[in-house]
Amino acid sequence: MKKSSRVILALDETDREKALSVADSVSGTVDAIKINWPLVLSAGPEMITELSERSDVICDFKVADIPNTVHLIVDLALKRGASGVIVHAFTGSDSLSEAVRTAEGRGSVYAVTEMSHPGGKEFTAPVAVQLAQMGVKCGVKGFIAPATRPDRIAAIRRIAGPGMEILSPGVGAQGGSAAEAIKAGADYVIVGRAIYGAEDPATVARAFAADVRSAL
Ligand code: OMP
Repeated sequence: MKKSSRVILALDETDREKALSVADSVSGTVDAIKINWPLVLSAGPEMITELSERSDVICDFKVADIPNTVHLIVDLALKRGASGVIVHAFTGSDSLSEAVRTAEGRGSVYAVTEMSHPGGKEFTAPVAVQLAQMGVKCGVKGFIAPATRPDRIAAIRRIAGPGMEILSPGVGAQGGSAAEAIKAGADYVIVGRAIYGAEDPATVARAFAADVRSAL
């Protein structure tokens, strides 16, 4: 994945044509497009391949399963053209290692340590540092850490060191700031509704890119 604007579009738009039009309008600005269940369930998994013709695609399937099922999901996502897959870390080292093994030489695995919404503080935040330590041992490419709590990005960065990537959702609609997330140690910010829900997604995407630049 290129590291230019450091903005990743979370394309949770469920109308296929609108999703493709947003993807086209921001593809020159964003470094990758993240696709999640809403768009896959509304427009089909072919969207992974279609979007991958425009940009790097990260499949945010938040995979949380036994190793065999993790293997099947990661393998199929990569075969469809994804260059990265997001998995939950809490399932444990065997599932996480299986995701990494499956993606080896083909794509990147990003592990969620704690989620950006308020409920993310209830169970996963208290063990997020341990989950990140396990992720390092399992060889993930990077972590998903919340822009809504920049101090938590900094905590995960201390575990990840300078070599791993941190992708940070929660910017815009959830209240997080792109500049603050980058300052706290994120490599990329993930932005959904604030971009795809805007009247002019390209202009808004460029504004987020400018906010990121101001923090570098
Ligand atoms: P917006 O809130 O619309 O910007 O979208 C955020 C995107 O990031 C959605 O696709 C979420 O599913 C995703 N996300 C979070 O919001 N919080 C997390 O902790 C993790 C993710 C993710 O893994 O991408």
